[in-house]
Amino acid sequence: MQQGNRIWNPERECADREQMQKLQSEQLTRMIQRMYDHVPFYRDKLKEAGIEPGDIRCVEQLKTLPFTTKADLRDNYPFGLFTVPQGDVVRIHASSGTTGKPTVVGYTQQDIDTWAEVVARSLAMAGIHRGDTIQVAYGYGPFTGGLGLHYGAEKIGATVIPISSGNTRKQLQFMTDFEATVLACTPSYAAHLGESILKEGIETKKIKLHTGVFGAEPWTDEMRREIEKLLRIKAYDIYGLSEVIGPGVSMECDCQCGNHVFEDHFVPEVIHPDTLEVLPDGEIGELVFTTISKEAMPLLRYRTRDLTRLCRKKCDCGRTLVRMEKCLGRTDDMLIIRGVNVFPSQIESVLLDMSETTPHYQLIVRRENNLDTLEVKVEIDELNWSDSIRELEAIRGRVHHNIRSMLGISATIKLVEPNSIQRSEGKAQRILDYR
Ligand code: DLL
Repeated sequence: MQQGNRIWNPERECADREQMQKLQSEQLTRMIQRMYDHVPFYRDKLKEAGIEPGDIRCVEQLKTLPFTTKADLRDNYPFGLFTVPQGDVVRIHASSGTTGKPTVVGYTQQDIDTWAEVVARSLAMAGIHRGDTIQVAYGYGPFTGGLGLHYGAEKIGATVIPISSGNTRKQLQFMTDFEATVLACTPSYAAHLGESILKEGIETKKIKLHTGVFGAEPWTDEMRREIEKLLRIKAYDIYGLSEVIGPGVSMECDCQCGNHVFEDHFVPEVIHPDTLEVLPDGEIGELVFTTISKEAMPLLRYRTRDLTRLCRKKCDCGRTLVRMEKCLGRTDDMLIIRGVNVFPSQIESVLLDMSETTPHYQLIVRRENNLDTLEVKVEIDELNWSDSIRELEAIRGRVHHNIRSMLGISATIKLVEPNSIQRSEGKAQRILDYR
């Protein structure tokens, strides 16, 4: 692998469709057999669907197979879906989830190697290489962000600062003293770090960052521009979920027209969330993944609840891997306000298109007299915060108008002072639903 060559694994990332499908079919066949042999849950599901392992020979047959959901993972808590004996499991991660038991994921050594490989590909895609210093400000621990980025960064030979999330002062100190060139964290925390640099009056020449690798929560292109301006970097989107492996399921290349999915390991489909029919490329629906190379806990047609669409048109970067559009949001984050579907990302676009507001906001939903109400708490930036009621009222009116034009519903707009909305160090909590 030569420096400057941004395609880490050309054989896989630039394979032609026929080669890719052959590989996927072989892997899928093997995986179904393993699931059938070792996991009673999958054996029962496949039997119920009238499928014997030998029936599945090619990846096109995926659509005939049963789905797996988060509830299935909980029902088999903690290790019921593992296909290997405990002695072969070298690591366990878990995502906390808001209700009930955490979702548990196991890895064999081979799985850890695969994970490092896909994160290495991701970092190379963003032009990161040996010689770069990566400040990993995703949380280390059961969350997959910190360790996921860490192993991939080491694999490409970069220098890692494993600072984990939080402690903003220390983040800034390490960033300047150790001359970090790459920042990896959630986009909301990146925006907060950018603001903190300004607030602390740190000279721009002390900041050596040139690239950001941001993900773990939905973020809009407007948010990207805001972060790029604040930190004077190019910001890339990295996507993933613990159940599938962690970060590095898909990543944006230089063309920034969707994330390339590492489909030699994770086969994506997009389905209609109600009818469960597979949708053609280009149509928005729920993203589903089948992991075809994972050993410890492979997943069959796992419903992510993330909404996106797939595109197989040729990408100028030379990779042939299918692309998924930047996630619109999650089905479970979609608010239905008086019958209208609202995604936080739509409100974010409106707010960040206006120069007076910061990237920090909150949506508060209530039911009053059987009617849904939406309050949008909007933080005004230092420059535009004013003692003049007339000026603030004018901004409030514009936010109200722009949200109504975008969503077709009227929201109550509450302007709040600079720095008054709590900053998140990990995934931002933007919705408070009291219904
Ligand atoms: O968030 C893994 C990760 C860590 C991805 C660091 C990227 C960077 P979970 O905690 O299991 O895993 O949450 C997975 O987060 O289903 C999406 O809803 C959301 N998500 C992750 N990346 C993105 C992204 C990690 N780039 C859930 N854009 C997923 C939008 C994302 N949503």
